[in-house]
Amino acid sequence: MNSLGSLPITSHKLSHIDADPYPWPYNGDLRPENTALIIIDMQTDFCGPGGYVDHMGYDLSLVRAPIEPIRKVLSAMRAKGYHIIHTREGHRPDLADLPANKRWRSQRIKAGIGDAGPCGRILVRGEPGWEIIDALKPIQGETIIDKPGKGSFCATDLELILNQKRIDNIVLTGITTDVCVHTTMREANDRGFECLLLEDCCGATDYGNHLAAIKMVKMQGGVFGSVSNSATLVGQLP
Ligand code: C5J
Repeated sequence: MNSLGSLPITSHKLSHIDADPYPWPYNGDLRPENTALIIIDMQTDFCGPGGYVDHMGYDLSLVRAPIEPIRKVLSAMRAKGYHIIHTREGHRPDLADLPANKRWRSQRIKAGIGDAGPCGRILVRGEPGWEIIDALKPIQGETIIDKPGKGSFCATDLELILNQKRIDNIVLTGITTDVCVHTTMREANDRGFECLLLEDCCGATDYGNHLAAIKMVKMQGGVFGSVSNSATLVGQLP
């Protein structure tokens, strides 16, 4: 309450990013202190020649398309002091954290996780293919989350770190839209985080799946959050 009546006192002005189906964040509380950019799995294994996705025979141009838009968002958010978080999917060298069914499925399509490939052992921590690509390398002070699965909250300390840093809002980017990005967005949304997906900052191994994943976010009034793009975010970021 303030001394003049019953209006709540707000110490900062409200800001929104134009997004679909609603201007984001819902409450207009968008500040570097309470907002993180999460860049998911921009590793050679998912978008580089000789990596896991290449091994499976998918069109790399679909998963490389978001590199430049992410680079612009990363640079704008770094410059304004937003929290930056990178994730990497990968397994321990002894594969103790690799579920047997995940391994079996990958072997079945001749891209066995843990097997030797042109970029080292596929999806194994410490191998060249597991590294984040040079264009989006983390810098000192940025958080890196190593995850064994698709979701960034499963078997990681991401939730603890977000809570310690008092983060409410998450901007999601990375690959692949329909798998690791979507799983992470769903996990974050269920935990009460306010999520924005940047559609040109994501890519999938199948373009139809990319479009469907974007569409799913927007249903039911924004069932998992809202959707915008890199140029809008960079142009409107407070
Ligand atoms: C997949 C990912 N697709 N980063 N991982 O296995 O989406």
